[in-house]
Amino acid sequence: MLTRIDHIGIACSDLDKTVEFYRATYGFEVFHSEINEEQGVREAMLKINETSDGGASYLQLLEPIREDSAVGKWMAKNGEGVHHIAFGTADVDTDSEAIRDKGVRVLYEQPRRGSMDSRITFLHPKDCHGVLTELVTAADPAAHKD
Ligand code: CMX
Ligand code: CO
Repeated sequence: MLTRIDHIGIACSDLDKTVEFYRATYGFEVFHSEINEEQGVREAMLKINETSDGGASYLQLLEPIREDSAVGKWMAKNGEGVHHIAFGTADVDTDSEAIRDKGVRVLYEQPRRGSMDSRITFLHPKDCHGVLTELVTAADPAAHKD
C-alpha cells in the first residue's frame, strides 16, 4: 500500500546553490546527501515532515553527474524543474508487481538502491499521465543520517 508522498525529485544544475536557496528561502536543511553512481546523480534530501506511517516526506535535489544519465538527459531538454514524484510503501516489491499487473510499465525487473539505502523502482511517465513516478521502501532513515 502506498502510504505517503516520500519525495519530490527536483533537477538542478548546481546542487550547492540550490541547497542554499531552499535553506535561505524556506529554512529547509540537508538531512542527507550522497552520490548515486548507478542513477548518475549527486543528491541532497531535505526532510520536510514526518508522516503517520512512520516515514517522512523529503525534497530530493538532483544534480546530474553525467550528461547521459536520466536527469542529465531530462535537463538537456527541460532545464531545471520537477523531475519526478515518489510514493512510499512498506513493500515496493508487492506494490510494483500489482501495478505492473494493471498494465503500467515498471522500469526495473527488481527494485534498485535509492537514497539512504532505500529500495526504489520507477513507473514509465507515458503510462502515468506524463508523471515519472517512483516507488520507495525506506531503510531505517535514522540509521543513515550523516
Ligand atoms: N517526466 C515526464 N516525462 C518524461 C520524463 C520525466 N521525468 N523523462 C522523460 N519523459 C518523457 C519524454 O519527454 C519523452 O516524451 P516524448 O516522447 O513525448 O518526447 C519520453 O518520456 C521518453 O523520454 P526520453 O527523453 O527519450 O528518455 P528515455 O526514454 O531515455 O528515459 C525514462 C525516460 C523515464 C525511461 C528514464 O528517465 C528513466 O529510466 N528514469 C528512471 C530513473 C531516474 O529517473 N533516475 C534519476 C532519479 C534517481 C532517484 O530518484 O533516486
Ligand atoms: Co527520487
